[in-house]
Amino acid sequence: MTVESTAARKPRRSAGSKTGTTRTTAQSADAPAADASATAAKRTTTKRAAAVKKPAAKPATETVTAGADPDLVQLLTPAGERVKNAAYDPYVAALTPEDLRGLYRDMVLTRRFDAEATALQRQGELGLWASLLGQEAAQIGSGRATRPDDYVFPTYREHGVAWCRDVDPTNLLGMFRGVNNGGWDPNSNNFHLYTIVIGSQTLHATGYAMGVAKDGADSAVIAYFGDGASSQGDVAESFTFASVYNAPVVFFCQNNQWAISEPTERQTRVPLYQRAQGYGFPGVRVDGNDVLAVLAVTKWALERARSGEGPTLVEAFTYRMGDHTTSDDASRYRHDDERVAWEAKDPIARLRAYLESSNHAEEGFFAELEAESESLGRRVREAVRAMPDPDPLAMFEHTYADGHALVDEERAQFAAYQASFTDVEGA
Ligand SMILES: Cc1ncc(C[n+]2csc(CCOP(=O)(O)OP(=O)(O)O)c2C)c(N)n1
Ligand SMILES: [Mg+2]
Repeated sequence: MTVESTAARKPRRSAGSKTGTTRTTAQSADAPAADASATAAKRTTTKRAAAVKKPAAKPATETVTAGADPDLVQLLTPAGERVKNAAYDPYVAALTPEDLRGLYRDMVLTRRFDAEATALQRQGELGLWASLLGQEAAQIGSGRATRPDDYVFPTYREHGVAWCRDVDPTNLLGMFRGVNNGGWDPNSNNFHLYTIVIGSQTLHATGYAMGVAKDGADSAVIAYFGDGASSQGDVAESFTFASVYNAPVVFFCQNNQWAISEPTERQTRVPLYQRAQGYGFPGVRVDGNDVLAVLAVTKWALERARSGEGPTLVEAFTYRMGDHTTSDDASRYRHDDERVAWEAKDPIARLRAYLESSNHAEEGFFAELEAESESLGRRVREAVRAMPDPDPLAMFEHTYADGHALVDEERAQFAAYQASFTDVEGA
């Protein structure tokens, strides 16, 4: 496990640094004729921020709100009001109240699982945990848009997508406890193992999608990555290949606005979804805290892929409410007021407000869900504590398919070292 914290040694923004791009460029012309209208691209000039001793008073995240941002696809406002969108409404039109409660349940249980895992790390039961706090809608909306025959390539934080793919949540914890190298069979759920090498899974996804196309299958592939990953060469290369081979892949970027301590303004001078244009495929920015909008946009993008129209970049605009991982301390480089502002856009509270105002859920539903959360938490705790320690020599397995002389030598050395310990039990 190599997700290491590089918590900022010093804050790097001045109070005068930009708070985001002023951007009015429309979504790609290939996107559904959304309520987003085409206007000229414009962005404020950014002055390189001089290093300062303390963090800026102003939040550094891009200010993106529906209305202010015509390109942001949103179906539910932060207050939980349903807003119409002619282009994307059809993709959620068939949802029943039960479906809506299902999305809510998915998000609540995912958050509960995530909180439990964070607590388990604090209790020493896990070596590390990468929390998804705040990204539940981005993950559940997109995960529920996939079909069982689609193939998903996650990064290391897609616990909500794993949930939608029916990967048992306890299986996600083995690697973070250090007892296995993955924890589930990727082919059982078409959900690849977590990938720690930032951005590399976009290449795997693109290659896989090219294979799907060659097979003549009508399934699609979706690759998850972060705003920071968008700076990796692997991501640029996969965009090129996907585009020129018209691969049936959806690039799903969760822009949570931070790559550990680096804000998005250090990754890009244009909104990320606009990168797609340069590669020749559509890019769409969706409110990543709005589960309905994410579901609709991802369904649209997956259908494009399935029907031979090629790749799409979906930028789910969201926020990482917690630390990067349990090894990180975001307060070293990030202002509290930023998080507080995003708490007001909480994806779960937003859907709850809608369920209540539309009379789609009664009090009993929420109470039952609370009880279900408790029992999920208990199940996760018990499962983690019961995980057997691996044989220390197992770390030499799976390096080479047919073995290797050097690995054999190292294994023998390590075995001898292990054997040199005296059993002091009862001494
Ligand atoms: C190739 C590579 N470089 C650096 C790292 C160290 N690293 C781990 S997570 C991370 C930040 C990733 O940020 P982002 O892509 O925005 O994803 P997020 O964690 O915010 O979801 C970095 C640099 C890595 N794992 N792999
Ligand atoms: Mg990020």
